[in-house]
Amino acid sequence: MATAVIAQRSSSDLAADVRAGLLRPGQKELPSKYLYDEIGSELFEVISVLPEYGLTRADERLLRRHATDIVPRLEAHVLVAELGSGSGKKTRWLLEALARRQRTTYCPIEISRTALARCESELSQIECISIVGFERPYLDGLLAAAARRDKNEQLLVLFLGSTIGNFDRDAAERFLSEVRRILFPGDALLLGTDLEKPLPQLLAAYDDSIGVTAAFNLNLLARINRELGADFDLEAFQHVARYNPAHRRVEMHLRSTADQTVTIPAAGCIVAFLKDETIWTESSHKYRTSEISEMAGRSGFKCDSQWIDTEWPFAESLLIAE
Ligand code: AVJ
Repeated sequence: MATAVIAQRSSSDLAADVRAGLLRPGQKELPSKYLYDEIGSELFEVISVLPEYGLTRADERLLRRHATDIVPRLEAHVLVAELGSGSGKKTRWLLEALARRQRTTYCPIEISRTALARCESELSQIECISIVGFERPYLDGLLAAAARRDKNEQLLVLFLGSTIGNFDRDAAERFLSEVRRILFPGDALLLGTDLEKPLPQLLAAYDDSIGVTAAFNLNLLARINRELGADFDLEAFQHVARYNPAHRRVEMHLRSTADQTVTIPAAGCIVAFLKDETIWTESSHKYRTSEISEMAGRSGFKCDSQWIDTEWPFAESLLIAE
């Protein structure tokens, strides 16, 4: 067991992104990555155990059940890099299966220091696994991790938890192409994607009965208050989860319950809201299994195998770089 963290704090773009997202004409929006500060990351951990939110459990179930099917499909020597490791809990199954074959290096890549620390403490006791964490954006971190591989090592990139669902479909494909450009032919990408499912189940997952998802969403405004000195009245905004059928995605919004203005000193702006106007804070795209292999094909991968959870429709796809 060995642990090291390679940190590189990127200067905060929060103020600039808040300004741009709230002053743009038309639909106001904020980038979903800002949901994950220390509080937001903890709230997401709670979401992942809510009865209504089956996504994380499905992902973990698939990895637990199929780790021993996945590992034999990989080459003998593997360097594992995970994009957005989160708590690292579900990665354990795969790392344990790999460690049974040989000593393996695991590089979690996370912009959240809290999540990275949690992942390292969760996984550092596994024997025969060396952890080298990168506190960086995904592609920067992946480049850095790829630079550490030995010449006979296959790179296995993990992109789990349906984080890909946060990208628009076009952007998702562009992102996969960018990952592909960092890889060599024969390298692998294990991609977790949430699948389409009945609407009531989907909406409940993003609007749970005890309000944890609402708190997770509202924390974004609280964060802007904390970090940028803003005066958002949290009582005057409401969590909304809606399904957009044209794009097959769940969208989270924050709806202003009154005409109001908000001052955000560190972003140098005053923002006017009309009653019922929303800030769009996140999208979670839902996929069809066929769509995943088509998208993989267009971004330079071949879909080697897929494992599907039927209890909560979710897919784990093993993609090989061509
Ligand atoms: C962690 C991005 C997969 O989109 O389902 C959970 C985040 N948002 N509840 C998702 C989330 C609201 C989650 N991902």
